[in-house]
Amino acid sequence: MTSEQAKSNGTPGSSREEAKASYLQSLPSKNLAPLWTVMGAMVPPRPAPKASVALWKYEEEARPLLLQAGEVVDAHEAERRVLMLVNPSLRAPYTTDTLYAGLQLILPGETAPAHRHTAFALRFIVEGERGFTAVGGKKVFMSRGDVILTPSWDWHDHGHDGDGPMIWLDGLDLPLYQAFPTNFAEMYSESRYPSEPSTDDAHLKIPWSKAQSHLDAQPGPHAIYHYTLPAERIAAGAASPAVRESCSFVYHCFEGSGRTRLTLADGKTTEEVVWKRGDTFAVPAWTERVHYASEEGGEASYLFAVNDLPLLRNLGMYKREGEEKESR
Ligand code: GTQ
Repeated sequence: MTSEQAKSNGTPGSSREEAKASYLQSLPSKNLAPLWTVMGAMVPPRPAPKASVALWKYEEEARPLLLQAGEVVDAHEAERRVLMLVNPSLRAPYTTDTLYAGLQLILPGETAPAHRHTAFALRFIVEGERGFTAVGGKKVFMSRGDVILTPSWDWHDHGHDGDGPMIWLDGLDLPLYQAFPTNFAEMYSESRYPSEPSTDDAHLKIPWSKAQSHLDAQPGPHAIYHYTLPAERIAAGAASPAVRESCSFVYHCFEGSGRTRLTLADGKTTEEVVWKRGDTFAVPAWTERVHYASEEGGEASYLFAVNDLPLLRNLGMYKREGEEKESR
């Protein structure tokens, strides 16, 4: 090849290549960078979550470690005695790319002191009775399977008037606040914000009985109840339809057992998580999921889920595989 040919077709060493290289070198010191070398990463061909599939076993691991935390730190000292569910591909507070979840323990007679924060919180009660969250002056008692909401900037403290450990799954939108720097909290001057036991707490508490009656009233082997948060029922031995969507999920098994087959966003790699009562697992965005309920005992399995679907929908960012545009 003559040097003339090399110049015109841009092989390395040609003057065009040299000009390109020296041009690129001139950019960083001006805080500029070319889009064209990283186009695929900046605007990827499909949703590309950074989170991995992850499973936290309750009985075998998370529960004993949480009870140990009860021996080494008290609720007041900790402010919140929580083991964060940290996605193995990310760091705290990421359970998925957009959701945070943690397991919180409170022991009889303890108080987790009153504070308020911009982040939204919800709790799904895993174990225990007569624990409570006081939200904005209303004392809301918690039983297994209840969902308790703590709206942004409402004062809240947690306590426990019963016996035995009280454990729940916290879901907060903390990862989003890493992007929007409006994440902050305030401590109340006293340990407890003044509260009264509440009779009209329907806007703060969704009892499990309500979710289950909606699920069981639907025909067929698989049912979903959207609280505004979803819960799912899968009949013994049955499977849910395969779905891939742009929201991510933290699933918690309330009752039953089974497995979930996950096909990652690349469309090729498959993983499986095997779950039973108390276990929690993370499903990254754009990961196809099929839940299979075990046949054992002949009873249906129930999964509670936290997801960011309402947020994505409100921002016009929600996508489900196979749908051109969402019909609303
Ligand atoms: O109970 O207020 O898991 O503020 C993380 C931050 C729980 C809470 C968490 C919190 C709380």
